[in-house]
Amino acid sequence: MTQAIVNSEKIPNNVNLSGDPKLQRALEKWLPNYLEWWNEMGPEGTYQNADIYLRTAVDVGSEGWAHFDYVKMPDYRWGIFLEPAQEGRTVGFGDHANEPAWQQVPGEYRNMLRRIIVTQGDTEPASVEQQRLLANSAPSGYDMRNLFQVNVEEGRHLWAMVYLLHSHFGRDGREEAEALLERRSGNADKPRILGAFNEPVDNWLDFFMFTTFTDRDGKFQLLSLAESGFDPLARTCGFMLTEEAHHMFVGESGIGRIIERACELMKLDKNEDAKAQGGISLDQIQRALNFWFSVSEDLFGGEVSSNAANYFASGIKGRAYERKKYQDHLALDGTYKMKLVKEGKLVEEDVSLRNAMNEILRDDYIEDTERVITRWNKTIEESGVKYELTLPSRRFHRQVGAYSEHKFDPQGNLIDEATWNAKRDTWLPTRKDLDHLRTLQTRVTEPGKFAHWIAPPRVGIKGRPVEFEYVRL
Ligand code: BYC
Ligand code: FE
Ligand code: FE
Repeated sequence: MTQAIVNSEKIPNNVNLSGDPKLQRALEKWLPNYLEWWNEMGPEGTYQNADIYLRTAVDVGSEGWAHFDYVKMPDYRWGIFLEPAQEGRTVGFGDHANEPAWQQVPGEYRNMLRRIIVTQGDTEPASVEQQRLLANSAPSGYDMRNLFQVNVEEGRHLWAMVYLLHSHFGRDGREEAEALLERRSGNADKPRILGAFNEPVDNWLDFFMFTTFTDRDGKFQLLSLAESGFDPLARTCGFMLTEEAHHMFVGESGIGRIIERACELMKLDKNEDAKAQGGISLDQIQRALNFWFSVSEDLFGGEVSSNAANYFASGIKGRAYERKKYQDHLALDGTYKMKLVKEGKLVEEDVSLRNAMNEILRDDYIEDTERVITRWNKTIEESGVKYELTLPSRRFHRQVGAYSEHKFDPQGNLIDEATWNAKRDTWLPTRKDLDHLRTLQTRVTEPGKFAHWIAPPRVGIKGRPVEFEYVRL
């Protein structure tokens, strides 16, 4: 096996890589396997040789991290960054609240922590795998560049978790780091760990929905891990959050532009049919939204979860904005009201707070998501079209947790199997929807040109014009 050279020149970092020969050795072994994985599972096609106008993190400082230039993706400098240490930081919640934050892994929580880091790490390469064919149908060079930006940053997020495994988990950490390169999204024999990361993302409507809804799960999981009493994890996730904002921008603005075009096309058509005019209809957008919102909600785990209670009790995983938002960091008293199915009926139950941590995080996620829907609806309203997108109930179409054993309509009402079967195709993407998307997926690369079904963005990247050559093929 070839050995890579790993140094601070190649791997920008603020973790003193040059002064840490153990970490260097572990990364030197891992890097060739990572690049092999990237070549096999990263963007498919000739894109690896193309110059892409990308942002590279070269430092955590405000100047260093937003460095833009043309790079070939395999030469992207995958860096390792932690937010700056906070003097005297303490564990912020749970049974160890106010004790000094851990710089090393506490022995009794080793397995739990490793599991969380591996689960987080697994999602990052999974998303790259899911998106690997998309460049071939990019609606513009601008969009293709955004896809690649997301891809390299998800690659870097994998590095972030591998750094933690290598630095803090010894031999089994190194084994887990290898295994992160071996599982494959959607592969029946060696699938990725969480459900949504095995779903195909092979058209741009799904890509923009994924970056709106699934990357947003990333935001909230990272927010809760950024509160962790294990300081290196908290600081790593803190920095990852700065990149996540761009991924969600790509999704929200992408769907916003599809909506904008759909409304324009509706007004051109005598039946207000955007599809007939070569666009994507608002009800197809609603079905895709229903799908990606519900599979992304599953990523928060069960409504009632002893795992989540243990994570909280041990100080490993807090609530989003734990320090800022809450006064009581013990969460030993008090209950959380949730609706659960008992004897064929939805009834309200009190669940102890710690056992409801997954649901509390899901609440924050849903609130954030509602704001996105409001902005999309504003675009529709401004165009003069009468239509409203809605977020389905949290109970709709769930595969994980208390609601997964029953069927619910988008309003959250318990329904029977027959009603579900009769309505399924009005609520979730259909074969016809996918067929239509397939007819739209032709690549557009000429600078400043955009596929017919999507409006151009208002502004380009980093002050560059929209017609800038973001990708040099
Ligand atoms: N699919 O107690 P429960 C991102 C399992 S996204 C399949 O309800 P728990 C990104 C669970 O493992 C952020 N299995 O939930 C976005 C458990 O198994 P065991 C990713 C699932 O344990 C876009 C059982 O069901 N980060 O960064 O609290 C692009 C009962 O579990 C699923 C994290 O997830 C599922 N959806 O798990 C790129 C943070 N959900 O114990 C990147 C780390 C649950 O019965 N993960 N199960 O064998 C965690 O904190 C938690 O493990 C979970 C919830 C949030 C996943
Ligand atoms: Fe990520
Ligand atoms: Fe992301």
